[in-house]
Amino acid sequence: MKLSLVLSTQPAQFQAVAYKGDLETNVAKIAALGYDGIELAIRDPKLVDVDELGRIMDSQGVAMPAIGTGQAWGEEGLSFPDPDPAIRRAAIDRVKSHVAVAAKFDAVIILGLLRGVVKPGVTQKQAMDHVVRALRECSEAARPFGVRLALEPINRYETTLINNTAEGMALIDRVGADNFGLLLDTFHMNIEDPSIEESIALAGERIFHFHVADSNRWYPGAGHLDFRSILDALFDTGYEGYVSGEFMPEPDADTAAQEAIAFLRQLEL
Ligand code: LER
Ligand code: MN
Repeated sequence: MKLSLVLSTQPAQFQAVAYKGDLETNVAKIAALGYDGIELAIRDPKLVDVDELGRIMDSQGVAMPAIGTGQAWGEEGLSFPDPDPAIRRAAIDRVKSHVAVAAKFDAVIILGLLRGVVKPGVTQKQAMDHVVRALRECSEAARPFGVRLALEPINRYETTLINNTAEGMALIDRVGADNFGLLLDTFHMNIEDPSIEESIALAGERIFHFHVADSNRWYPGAGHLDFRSILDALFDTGYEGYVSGEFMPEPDADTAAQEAIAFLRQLEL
């Protein structure tokens, strides 16, 4: 099993990331713990020195399987279904600006909170139409570079659009792009999906990336999810990607990262 951990490159409001802050130190720390990859949350690729990033990752021998984009929503308010067309356009252009970085690292572009919420003045149907149009445009822009996009079903307390795997699969049908799939996150699935294992089987080869946190959003092993059964279901689909830890830095970031890898590695025995 290839394991990665979510790391933020810029200040983030989003709490469920184990490490924030100085990039080089944190990449070295995560690599030393035995992780194979580091998933970066990048608000704006313009603010990141991509060559330097490549040097840091290479020097530590870690891959970058996925790029998180949610900070563009959290800190700038960009989203696909915003009532303001200029904000919708900026959200699409921002995702497209991730394509070159994603291609360089062979990373999946994650569409989490950037897909937005239904705001006043927009109906649910209009919002979904905006989301579908945006996803088509972004998938088309990414395809020539061999880049894939993964939308993450997110629980109802964080968004009003696409909360569970079944809704994610219906969206995939509507968008109709082969490089558009899902990021499944055990924390969100535990809240929204009738069965985590059945959702994984339903999504099958459209699972482009996978987040793990336990039921309480602490590191796997700290709550009541059955990760042996969940990961068996995941690998039964033929999944070859990374299992990426995205959990609260509790009781502190170092302990959480250590406990997660110790727990997940012993499941392989
Ligand atoms: C991001 O991957 C995620 O899981 C969301 O809950 C962000 O708030
Ligand atoms: Mn997630």
